[in-house]
Amino acid sequence: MWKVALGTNDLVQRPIEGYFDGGEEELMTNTIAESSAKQQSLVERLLEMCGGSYSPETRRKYYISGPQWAAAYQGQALFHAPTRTAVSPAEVMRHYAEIGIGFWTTHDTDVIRTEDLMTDRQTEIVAGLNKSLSENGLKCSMVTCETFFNEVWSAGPAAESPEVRSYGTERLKNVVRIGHDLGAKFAVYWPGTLGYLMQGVIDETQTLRWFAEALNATCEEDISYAKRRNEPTLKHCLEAKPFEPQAEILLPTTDAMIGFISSGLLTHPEMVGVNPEYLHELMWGGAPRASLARAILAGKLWHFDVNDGYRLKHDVDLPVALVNPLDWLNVLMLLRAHGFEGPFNFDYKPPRTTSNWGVFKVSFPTAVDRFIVFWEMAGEALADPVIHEATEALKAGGGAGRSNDARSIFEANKELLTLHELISHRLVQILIGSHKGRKFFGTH
Ligand code: 3MF
Ligand code: MG
Ligand code: MG
Repeated sequence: MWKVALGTNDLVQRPIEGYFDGGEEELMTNTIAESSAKQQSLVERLLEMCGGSYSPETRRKYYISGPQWAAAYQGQALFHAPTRTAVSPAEVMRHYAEIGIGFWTTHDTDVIRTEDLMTDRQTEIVAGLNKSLSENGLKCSMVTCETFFNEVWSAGPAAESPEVRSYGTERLKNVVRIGHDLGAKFAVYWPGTLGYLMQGVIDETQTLRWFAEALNATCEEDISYAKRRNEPTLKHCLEAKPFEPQAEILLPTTDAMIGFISSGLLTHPEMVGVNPEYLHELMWGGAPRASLARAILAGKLWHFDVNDGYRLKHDVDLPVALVNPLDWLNVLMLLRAHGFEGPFNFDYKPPRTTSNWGVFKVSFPTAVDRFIVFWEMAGEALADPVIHEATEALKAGGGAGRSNDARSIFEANKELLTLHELISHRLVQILIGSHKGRKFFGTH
């Protein structure tokens, strides 16, 4: 056990005397409270030194949503004990409102216990959530169904057992009703356990047909519930992840999801789009930007999970642009260029080394502000005269005219192609601010 004593500028760790004798609990509690307060003021001071922040009003102008599960994540994982305490929906909403995150998203079971779903208790809870949303001036933009955590999904949401499948379908239909009741516009489905650990145990084609049947029933439910309430139907978005929690996933990528939507198995393909998650596309080794581009071309990019992490590693869900800032700049350039304006759902996990206090003091505000900076920077890059002129010149070509002579076409274009590297250099300049005079060499 270590006591943390704070100097003005430094952290010094010393063992607490008497720890091994037991006792002195009160002394320890006081000491810990005192040093926690000092640590928080150190964090606040250093955060201030990072250069301030956007106002909540500015932050609210962006279609950014904060998931209940992201803020309430306690830091637990396969090999990790929780490092934070639980945070209630009302508390999450209060913090989001203070920070300036205008939209809130949730799984059914983030806010309603599994045994209370589809009961009168659910109705009461949903009413309470609506009250908290309006008290905090927030809107619920998206609801999602938990089909991965509960033991009932051990063989997947489209398991062989008809009871599991019919329960799964009821859960999806229920989420649609909750969505309408909370005023959401989107429903997202990450099927989680739709796959297998051991080969040959399931028939993949059959499982996919069953999954499609559940989605078809969900769309039908949406059509009739929306009609009764005189509201538009929700936008239903499929989210892929290449691995976790199963070893082999039946729809591992956004492309696979788009293929599934147009496979002929869905009765309402026009109601179903995708919710790519940045890291999920990176995890399989793909370029998130290219995945997004394909979804845009398919007309299916409706919702986007924002986070960061590493290629070919597990789902670390780090805060946006902490690992791949240049790629994030490029992703947002693509989205801006094609008119996508959200929702940007901050599906990340505040690191487990961040405290409960730090989640709302540091993690969410810095993630949102970084996103805004990158969004603005993307706009700057799109309007940049160097990039613009270089791109136009490349598109105009070298002037060889129509010819079947490969050599002369290459020769006519070869100097122009140096612009690829120049554009790349310019993007990094924009990223690090050197286009505005930040210099690393010499004393200009
Ligand atoms: C898992 C995820 C999920 C989905 C969520 C929405 C916990 O890696 O990304 O978040 O985004 O279930 O459907
Ligand atoms: Mg993830
Ligand atoms: Mg996600």
